[in-house]
Amino acid sequence: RARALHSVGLVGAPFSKGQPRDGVEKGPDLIRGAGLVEKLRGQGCAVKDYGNVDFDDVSDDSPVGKVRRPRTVGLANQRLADAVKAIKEDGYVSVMLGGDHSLAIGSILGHAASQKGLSVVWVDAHADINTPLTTPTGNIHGQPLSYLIKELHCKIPAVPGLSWIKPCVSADDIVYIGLRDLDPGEHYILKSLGIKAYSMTEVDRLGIAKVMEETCEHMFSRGKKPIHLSYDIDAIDPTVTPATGTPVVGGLTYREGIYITEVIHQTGLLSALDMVEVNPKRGKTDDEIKSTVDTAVDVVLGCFGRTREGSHPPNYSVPQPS
Ligand code: Z70
Ligand code: MN
Ligand code: MN
Ligand code: MN
Repeated sequence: RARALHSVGLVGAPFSKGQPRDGVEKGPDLIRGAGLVEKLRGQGCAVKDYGNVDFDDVSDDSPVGKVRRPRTVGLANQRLADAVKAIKEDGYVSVMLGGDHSLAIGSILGHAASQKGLSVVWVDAHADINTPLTTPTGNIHGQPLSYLIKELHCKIPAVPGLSWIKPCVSADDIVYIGLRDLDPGEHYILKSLGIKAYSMTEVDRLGIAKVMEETCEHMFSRGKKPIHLSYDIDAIDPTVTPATGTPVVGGLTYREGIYITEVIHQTGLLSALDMVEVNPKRGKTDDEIKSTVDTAVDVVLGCFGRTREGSHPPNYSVPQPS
């Protein structure tokens, strides 16, 4: 091929301290091991693998209020933000393989540092918008968006390790898809800020095609901004992707999950992707792990032009018998 269809800059973030369960740090190498880079190249992408981010442990990181490991998570996200910013400055679409969803802090900050403004599409069973004061668990993977939204900044107390975070997105620039497990504070925040959200109820009512049509309409209504797609594998139903920290019944089908990526690809605006919360230690069998990892790979491939109808090179011709 003369010219790559997409330039993908891959970065692994083997980090689990935004939540209590071991294993999610194995996500990046597992997803690579399932052939992600080769498959992306096979569909015409130029791929540069930036390797895994090195995360330092913070020795004394006691909880601050309810928030667990704020200094460790804060430092990890500073590192990740630098890595994603560098990938964007090199001209690639950034693909961050997690790791837990607290990593969206660094990924979105690094992405935002290279753009004038972003739209964020958050595909997840959870809203991940608890503040340090609404969180029922203290786990930062349930909080990343609260630190990033301008309209919530006045509700965020100073937490050691996290106070460097400057909010970079407006409530209007976010669309949720797949929600089905929200805490009361999160539900209140969504309603009071008027954040566009397609819970599984809306997916059932409208169908995924209409949900994606409206998602694009909402995003494009104030100009076409680069898209940050933050994809938590637990958005998809646990019958398909069981190897994740907090599976929730009643999720997206495989087909709905992939359809989202096809529409995002077609916008031509995808600028950064997170693929997070794949945790092999939460799979009960090798098949459960494989199904989860393979689905994560397919989500990424769908974002970069894989079509289920099939495809052929532009110069293809059917061989003639001689
Ligand atoms: C809960 C909390 C969450 C993912 C669980 C759960 C958040 N709302 N996010 N699993 N991926 O702890 O704040
Ligand atoms: Mn999440
Ligand atoms: Mn989730
Ligand atoms: Mn394309």
